[in-house]
Amino acid sequence: MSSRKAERTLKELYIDDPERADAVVFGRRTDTSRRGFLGGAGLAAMGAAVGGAIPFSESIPAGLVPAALAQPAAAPGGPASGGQAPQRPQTLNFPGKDSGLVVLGDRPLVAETPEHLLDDDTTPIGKFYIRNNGQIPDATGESDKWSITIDGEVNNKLQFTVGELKSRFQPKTYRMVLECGGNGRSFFQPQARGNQWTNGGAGCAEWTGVPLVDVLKAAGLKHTAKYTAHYGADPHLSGDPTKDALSRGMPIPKAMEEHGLIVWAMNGEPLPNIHGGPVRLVIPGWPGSLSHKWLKKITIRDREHDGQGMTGTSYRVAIKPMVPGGKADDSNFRILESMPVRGIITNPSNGTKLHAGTRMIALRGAAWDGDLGIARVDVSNDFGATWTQAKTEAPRNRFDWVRWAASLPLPFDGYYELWVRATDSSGKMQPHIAGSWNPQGYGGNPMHRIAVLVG
Ligand SMILES: Nc1nc2c(c(=O)[nH]1)N[C@H]1C(S)=C(S)[C@@H](COP(=O)(O)O)O[C@H]1N2
Ligand SMILES: [Mo]
Repeated sequence: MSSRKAERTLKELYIDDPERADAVVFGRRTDTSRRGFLGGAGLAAMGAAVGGAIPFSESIPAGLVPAALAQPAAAPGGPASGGQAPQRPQTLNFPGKDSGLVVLGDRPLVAETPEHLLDDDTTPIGKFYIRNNGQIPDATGESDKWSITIDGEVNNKLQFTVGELKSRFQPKTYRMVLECGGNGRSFFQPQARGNQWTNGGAGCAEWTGVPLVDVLKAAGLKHTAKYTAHYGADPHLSGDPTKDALSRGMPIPKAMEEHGLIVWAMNGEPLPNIHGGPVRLVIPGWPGSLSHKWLKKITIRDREHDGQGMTGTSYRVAIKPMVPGGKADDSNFRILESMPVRGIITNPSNGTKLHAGTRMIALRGAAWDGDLGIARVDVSNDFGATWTQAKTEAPRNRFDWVRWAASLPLPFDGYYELWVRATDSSGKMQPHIAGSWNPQGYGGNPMHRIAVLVG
């Protein structure tokens, strides 16, 4: 069997039947005593598949799907491009947007940013991911005349235009991560329901607006105020005017944090229509679905919200671990709140080829989490046998991401995987796999790995 044939075959097998591919590389499933040792035929097949010798093969954990085979290569000509990927990523064609964004759905429009396009300290608008649940309203041209209502459990119901919002309150600008609650969903096995995000349902932009807390104080919360409910101008996909495309909410303490903003500018420019302009919420650290676009109304409730996206398994995770793929028991679910810790390598991109003899590699990336903050970021060139702490930049403000950099040796020519593992301030690290399976795949934050071929 030629190596090219082996490459395609094993790669196809990893995509079509990962268990079987795993068995080919790591030994037969039935032979449990020997399973987990990579060697002999397995190592040869894997070497052929990834396109080189594997310097740290003795450290490869049992059952690892090589990064070169697990993900589509971002860079053309990389080690993963030799085989035939059955699903070619569909690139985005949208005014003002980078064509490197990957379309995950077109009705509604959803597109993610591959990790290597998140290499800017501040994510440019052109590279910022897009997530819609309904139709995209055309709200261009309304700008300062757009009106917003605050009602429900408040002493003074407020109705103001964006123009009034800008003049009545003190604006703030913070650089903050916005991240889809389903980011990392594609890492779950068996496949979870919803858009198959890798790590690219996130971006970090400078948001300018008025703190929501200031507006809520102006409205005066009644003692019965418990929860918010957010409403926007985007029609439901079906066009049914009695249905909301999305309507989520949060407990009052989260709504009263100083970083939650009613935003009209992104990276110093008027908030683009696709990102919710003229105005949206940005509620950092919690699922992006709270950051309501085309914001029309916030109703303060005396109980948890029950709008579109608040019930069933939407934005909910299992309390006690459930059987992956199993039936959901309603009483075992809680609302997804703070997002888990995540680190990504933004440079180089997965599938990079380096000249023979290259002996060092410089890595760059980002790390963020929900409410806790990043304690450290570590990288590995040997499948996690040893780790090197990356240099991190101080975040500009709370909820900003941490940019990091590190250099690692590449002692020989061959196939490497470079791994990143971020740790939050409670000591929690990214795991090896997306663990806590839930029907809609929230909380998947395994370490990010890229494949690099030297020589
Ligand atoms: N009105 C409205 N707001 C919305 C959504 C939506 O479908 N409609 N999607 C939410 C979700 S799920 C996410 S992840 C973010 C995405 O924001 P972006 O498209 O600006 O990246 O917007 C949130 N706000
Ligand atoms: Mo989302």
